[in-house]
Amino acid sequence: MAKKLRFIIIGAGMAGMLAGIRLKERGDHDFTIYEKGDSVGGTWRENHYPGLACDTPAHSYTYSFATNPEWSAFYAPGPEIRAYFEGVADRYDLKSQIEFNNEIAACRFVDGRWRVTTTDGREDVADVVIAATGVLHHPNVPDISGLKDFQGPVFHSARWDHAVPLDAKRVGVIGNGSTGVQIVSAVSKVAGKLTHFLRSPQWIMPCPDIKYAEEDKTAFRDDPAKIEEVRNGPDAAARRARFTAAIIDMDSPELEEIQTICERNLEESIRDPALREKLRPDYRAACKRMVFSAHYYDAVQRPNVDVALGAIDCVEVNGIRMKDGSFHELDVIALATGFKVDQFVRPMVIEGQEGQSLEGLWQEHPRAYYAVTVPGFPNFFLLNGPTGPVGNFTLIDIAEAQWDYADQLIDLIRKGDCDAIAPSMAALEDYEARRTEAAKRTVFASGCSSWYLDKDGVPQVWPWSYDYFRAVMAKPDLGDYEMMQGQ
Ligand code: NA7
Repeated sequence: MAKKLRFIIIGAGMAGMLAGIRLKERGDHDFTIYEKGDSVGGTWRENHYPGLACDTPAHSYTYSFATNPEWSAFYAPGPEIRAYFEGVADRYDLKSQIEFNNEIAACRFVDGRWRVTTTDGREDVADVVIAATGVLHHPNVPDISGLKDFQGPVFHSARWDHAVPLDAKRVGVIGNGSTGVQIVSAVSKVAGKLTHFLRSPQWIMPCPDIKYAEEDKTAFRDDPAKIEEVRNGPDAAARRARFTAAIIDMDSPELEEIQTICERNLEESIRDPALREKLRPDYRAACKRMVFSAHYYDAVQRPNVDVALGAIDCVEVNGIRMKDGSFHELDVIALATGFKVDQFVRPMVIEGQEGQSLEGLWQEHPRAYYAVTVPGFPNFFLLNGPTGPVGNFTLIDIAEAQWDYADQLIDLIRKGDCDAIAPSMAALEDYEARRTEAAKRTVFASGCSSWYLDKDGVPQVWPWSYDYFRAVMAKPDLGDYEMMQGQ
């Protein structure tokens, strides 16, 4: 008879919800999802800035088992995605098993089970912990001198203050990753004056601005094969293969093609040669995470928009002073300055079977065997953990593949083959050695700064093809695992 296990899932974002749904489907009803926020949706709950959208096609950015013919556009707006996750949570009756506003402080593996403590001092116990804490959720507030003394409102993109009026105001947006580009595209339509502060320009990949009309939605509703075609049809597969080939080999013709498209977009979209040169990056396209936008180049050419390129010297009470001495008067500052990306489950305390801390193992940088499991931390599984595929793939597909992998390992415990399972340290080290070597050939290592790089400049990413990722996730190599009895 299968052993009944108790699970704790950390986080009710996309990946934590996935784990809960999959457990229910298997009849594993004994689980609790701990969520520090007051609702589901993770990043789509935390982010609600103007212009928020997902730059992965909407029909691909859904669970494989919960496709959605109702998307209003090829790239869905953020609020719609949040509503989608709310709807899925209701449909699968997940909320009754989510402890909202309940943050986990520590997980300790003691006597073969995970003892979990919440920040308000409550305790829980489980056989298995699924860490689905997301990647981009600790805002990076830059250490710019004088920022605290600015007399107007200042907020991070993930803490947008909708009470602050922007109409006719002088708004400064710092940062031009995907977030800054989306904010500028939207806020430039309402601000009196918008200044976009770029430390370094970004390549912009043009993309279609396709809205789905009622007849499109009806077609998707009537024929699910049409949804499948957007998700996995020949076009989607070819796009994924081209993109993979481009990012894993900086000398590939596929990367050259991306470079050409981005250069053409810049040449053809920006009329003023001086602005064009200001917006021309001096590194390769896709070196930083690719920014997709149908509107940014139009936005920066509006008469009320200025681009301030270069380093910021300081913030003064009424504006931003650049290192070149120029000064921009502002009423509001929005920080689209990204996230502390190396945190993952931290600052939670995670202690393994010998009482060792994950913090200690991650001193150099976060590591996990094939991004999912950690030596010395049995029955502990990461979804969207460190060194998984990044770039412009759909993280939902990635989490689903990782769940299927984790579930096969969990099944060994269910069946009584072992009580606890973790990869060997040798397996992690071998994986890391191979991964690091391959990562040096990726476009992310081709000479730019980005959140993909660790402090030594090595990309902390999956450096192989997407197909290889699927193949590895399809069947764990048990030779790399230590199976323990009677823990
Ligand atoms: P990103 O992609 O990390 O972008 C952060 C931006 O903020 C980037 O342009 C940085 O410039 C800029 N930045 C950071 N610190 C500073 C300071 N001190 N001064 C000026 N500019 C600064 O974050 P996003 O939120 O846009 O996107 C995160 C992910 O969310 C995205 O990749 C998607 O997966 C969704 P830099 O490029 O380093 O010169």
